[in-house]
Amino acid sequence: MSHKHVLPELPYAYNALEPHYDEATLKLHHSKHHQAYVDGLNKAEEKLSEARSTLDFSLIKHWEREIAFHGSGHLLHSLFWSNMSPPGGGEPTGLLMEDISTNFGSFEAFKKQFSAAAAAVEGSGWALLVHSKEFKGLRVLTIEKHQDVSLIGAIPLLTVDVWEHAYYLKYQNRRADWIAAWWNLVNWNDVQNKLSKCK
Ligand code: MN3
Repeated sequence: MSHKHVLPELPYAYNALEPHYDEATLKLHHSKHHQAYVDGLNKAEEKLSEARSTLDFSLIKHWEREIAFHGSGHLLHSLFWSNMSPPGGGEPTGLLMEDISTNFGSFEAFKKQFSAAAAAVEGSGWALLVHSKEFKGLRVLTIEKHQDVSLIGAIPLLTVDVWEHAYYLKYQNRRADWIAAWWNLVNWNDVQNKLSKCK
């Protein structure tokens, strides 16, 4: 038996990220969209457990796809919430700033690359900053949907959701405006903590 995954509580109120992230979108996004990924992940795990007990793996391809989609959706949303905080934004300091400068040339260049990557995601997806032990540093990646990831083994540190459900109520088709607003919410301490765990 595998344990049940649960929706993580937000570390702030639904209205705490206003005006950059509106209460209505945040509430729907967390309580409905993220919950659906948690439910989908639990169902896939349950079906795989059933398959092991009956030794009937005829639907294995379907459930493996489901676990990748919903499981990655759950993990990315959990990261996305913890990456934001009400008095967020600004620039990172200390080791994180040093690492960003080493890997991207400057914070400004990193921010531009990350924003451009997020804006360029085709359809629904994410931009993320990762640490790759194998590449010995930080990289910016994009993900289509939740699971079409472009670098195996990289640890996500910072992510922005650019699915339309993440911004359409307030920003409509203006994805670039959502990305620009999101920078005001970034919790750099959280990113630094996650980077420290990689080292
Ligand atoms: Mn989302």
